Amino acid sequence: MKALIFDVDGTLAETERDGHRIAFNSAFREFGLDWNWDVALYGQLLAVTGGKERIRFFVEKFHTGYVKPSDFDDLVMALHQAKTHHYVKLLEGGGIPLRPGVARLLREARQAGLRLAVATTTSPDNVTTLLRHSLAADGASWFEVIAAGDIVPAKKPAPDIYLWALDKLGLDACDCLAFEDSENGLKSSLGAGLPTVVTVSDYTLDHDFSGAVAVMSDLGEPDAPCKVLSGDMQGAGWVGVDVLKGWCA
Ligand code: XBP
Ligand code: MG
Repeated sequence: MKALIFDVDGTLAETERDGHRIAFNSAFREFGLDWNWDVALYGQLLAVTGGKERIRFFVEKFHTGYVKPSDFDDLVMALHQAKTHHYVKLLEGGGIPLRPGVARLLREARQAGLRLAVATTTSPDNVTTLLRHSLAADGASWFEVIAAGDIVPAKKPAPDIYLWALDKLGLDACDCLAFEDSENGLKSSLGAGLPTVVTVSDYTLDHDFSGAVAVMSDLGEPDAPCKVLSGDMQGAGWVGVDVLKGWCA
């Protein structure tokens, strides 16, 4: 095992319900649109990854009465830019903590000489701001590769973003372990041939995680063990480097 590759939204932090969703709604208000994505609707919209893609999905499937202006493509770009601005402001206020066990495992992995990477659908600014404000001032530099956003045209569940990260790392999939929280994410990482650990998140409790190495409530902490939903934690109550090595042996 040489590297760990992490999804961001739902995996490093619970960013969707109280982060991205709020930022989308702020952008809609800013543009004078009466669209409001409530918690339940947002759960349905998460079927499509990528913010710009999600706005289009909403208009096509949930807001069919809306008459698109001739410059709709520009509107989507502008809305998404505004959304990213609102989301980054939210992160800068320290609004979204990392999930249990994430900072601990990242520190342990660094000490053990493992290389770290990110493979996410979200925009690059969102990743670096989260790492800076919720992990450490130099948190972004802990990751050798940050594969994010539109760097590949086909977003998750396509495997492209993970394949891009593997290419930049110069490693084979069998030398790495991926961390995901959603069915689309797992399809993407498995599609790239990566053994994958899943920590379920707010919106993904009922997803199909067939093919994952293990599925847990979270990565766990020594004083707050995680719940194991499938897989063998080798008797440990939290995920550390030794548990990961056991999975990769
Ligand atoms: C994350 C996403 C993203 C974010 C929004 O999926 O679906 O679309 O919700 O990000 P995953 P942007 O965790 O599977 O990568 O608005 O920056 O696109
Ligand atoms: Mg995710």
